[in-house]
Amino acid sequence: MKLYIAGHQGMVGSALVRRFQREAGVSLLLRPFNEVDLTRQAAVEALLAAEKPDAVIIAAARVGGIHANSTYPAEFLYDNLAIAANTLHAAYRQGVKRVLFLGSSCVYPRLAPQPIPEDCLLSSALEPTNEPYAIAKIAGLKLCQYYRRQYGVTFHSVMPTNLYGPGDNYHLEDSHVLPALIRKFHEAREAGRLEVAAWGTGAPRREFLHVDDAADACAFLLRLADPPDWINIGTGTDVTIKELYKMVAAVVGFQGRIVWDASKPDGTPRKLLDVSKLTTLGWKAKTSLREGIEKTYASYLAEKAAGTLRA
Ligand code: GFB
Repeated sequence: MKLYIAGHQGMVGSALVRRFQREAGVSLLLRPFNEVDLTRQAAVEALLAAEKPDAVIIAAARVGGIHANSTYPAEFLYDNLAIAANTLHAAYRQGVKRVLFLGSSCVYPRLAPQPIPEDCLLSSALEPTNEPYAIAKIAGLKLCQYYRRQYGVTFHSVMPTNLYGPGDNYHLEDSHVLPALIRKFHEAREAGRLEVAAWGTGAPRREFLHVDDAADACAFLLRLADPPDWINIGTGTDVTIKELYKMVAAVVGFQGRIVWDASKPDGTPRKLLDVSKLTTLGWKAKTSLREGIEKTYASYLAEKAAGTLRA
């Protein structure tokens, strides 16, 4: 199977490369962003016409944490819409029979029942702090569903919970919470600072899945003959942001004080995914949060030493 991994240099994309490199009978088609800009429709069509992959995983996206989403709403909506529309339509036009689209748990309503089942999509208002990304990801999920219904192609989606791991973005403002904490605590400990500023109240709850587990779940679902149109991927457990701060501080070895800045947004109070559908299909996450944080801190130090840290 010739598999095109769109976005192979990102955190999810690189985890997919690591996962499929191990898979017999799979040859990988990879194109860096500076060679094929997926927001340019002609570039995507030219690539798929030339290479004619058997399957595509769309892991390319403009991503970022709560601050980035509210700072760059136009790019978050436009770039992610363009990537989804261009890649899905070009895949259909070139006869690709299988596409797996990476969505996000933020597609679900702000006050969805917890844990969140797949069928509560579009049942009430979205979380304002990540609405741009959510709308683009809902559009991609729906494009897959409708191309499958109308043209009979197996285009399907996954909705992963908050992901973390090697190759994450460590930008202090635009990153997600877990990599931000690794960097903040590491730099504070190195500089001998006794305080670290924390955003919000620490009360929100978040579920975290290591990106290698997410890639393994994608490989599992890509093998199913008749996969669900969209399915949640997560661990089924969550922690408060306060508990996360404590866990990361312990792993990094920061012993100072955490000062909460309630002027920063908390975002959605909780977004724990109902993963019973995926469990029933036979897949479960393997990496515990504590073990995942330890592995990610080690990769942070290695990326820092190699000068490949994304920040
Ligand atoms: O990871 P995060 O930025 O995004 O924030 P979401 C999670 C929680 O951590 C929020 C708090 O309540 C933040 O206020 N937080 C505390 C921090 N300290 C920090 C910090 O230093 N940095 C960051 N970033 N947060 C994301 C969406 O929502 O979920 C993405 O923005 C994507 O688009 C992702 O959908 C899955 O979890 O709130």
